[in-house]
Amino acid sequence: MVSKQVVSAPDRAHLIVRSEDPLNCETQISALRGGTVTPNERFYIRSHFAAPRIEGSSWRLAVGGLVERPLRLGLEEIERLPAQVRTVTLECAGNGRAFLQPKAPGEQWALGAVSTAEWTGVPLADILDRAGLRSEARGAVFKGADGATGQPVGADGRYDRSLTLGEIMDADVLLAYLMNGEPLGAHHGYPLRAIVPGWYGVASVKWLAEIEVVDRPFSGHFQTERYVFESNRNGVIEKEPVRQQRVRALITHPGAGDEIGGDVVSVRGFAWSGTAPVARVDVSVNGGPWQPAELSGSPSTQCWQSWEATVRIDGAGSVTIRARATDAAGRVQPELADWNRLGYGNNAIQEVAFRLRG
Ligand SMILES: Nc1nc2c(c(=O)[nH]1)N[C@H]1C(S)=C(S)[C@@H](COP(=O)(O)O)O[C@H]1N2
Ligand SMILES: [Mo]
Repeated sequence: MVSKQVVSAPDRAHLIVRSEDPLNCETQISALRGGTVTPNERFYIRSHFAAPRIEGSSWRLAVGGLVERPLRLGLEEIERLPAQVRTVTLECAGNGRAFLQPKAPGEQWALGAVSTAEWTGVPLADILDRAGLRSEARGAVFKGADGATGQPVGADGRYDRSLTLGEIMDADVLLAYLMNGEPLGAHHGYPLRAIVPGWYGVASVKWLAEIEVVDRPFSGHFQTERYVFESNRNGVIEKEPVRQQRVRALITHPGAGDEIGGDVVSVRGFAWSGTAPVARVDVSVNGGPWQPAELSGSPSTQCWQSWEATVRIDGAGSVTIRARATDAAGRVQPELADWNRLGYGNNAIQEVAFRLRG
């Protein structure tokens, strides 16, 4: 049976809308509290174009280019293939951009452009096996159905992104049709999207229409003009593509401006890193020494882990707390943002101010 598009409408009471058309919203930090997985209606939304309306029954995924057997797969066919389920955290590369000084252009995301879901789908490797890669194959371009039609591949009016074959194998890319057990919502890529675990969300192409296997690097707009860390070294502009999520801890409790009674506070949140599992999270109160937090869940580069630190605070009044994650590769969050022209990858240590009633 073809899964019907359930329009589980974005729950605006728990989202902060950054733009209406296209709809871009981040999740309120308080709405991330609780379990690992974010409810679909509260999952952040980042779209460059209006969400296309797609009829699941007539939709087809085309797999072509440098393959032995070009494929056109319907949703039902894809749903019948052996499925895998993975809990994966998506984070927009622009998450935290609002805190950059000087300001960087683009959506002014605070810290809620990150969410986690349990995704069900077919490993991309299985689909590529069915199509059969030709010996010249080096990578694949993923083409979304959003944006203007009739434009050349890679133009700024289309959402096309590529990965090398090595990146596809290393990241274990999934082509997902269920999000937390429900068909993907209209804003999250119905009927099928790529999920590239550990990478910034940009790689996880929504509303997938076509996969083209190619023999050379792809230089589309969203590959080389956007989603690159641009730096100016002695007048020479260097561009480094955005790839894996940088190590980061997010404080979900207490919330900014909260009023809390007592002198023992449970500081909680999530931590993740796309390059190596999180090794530790430390918490500092009022600029004091770092104290270790306790991490839960299993180490992963695909999914965030929750952490908690119980801290004793002397005296009532305003309190600031900070949380800092370190991953198993020794990467640690910086004190100050690593500023870049387009405002990506700001994983600077977060600080939350709240009040203690004492
Ligand atoms: N087709 C298409 N895929 C896309 C995008 C888009 O605009 N069009 N945005 C990307 C970006 S930048 C992010 S962060 C994620 C966001 O996924 P979400 O809206 O489900 O949270 O989708 C990615 N996939
Ligand atoms: Mo993004």
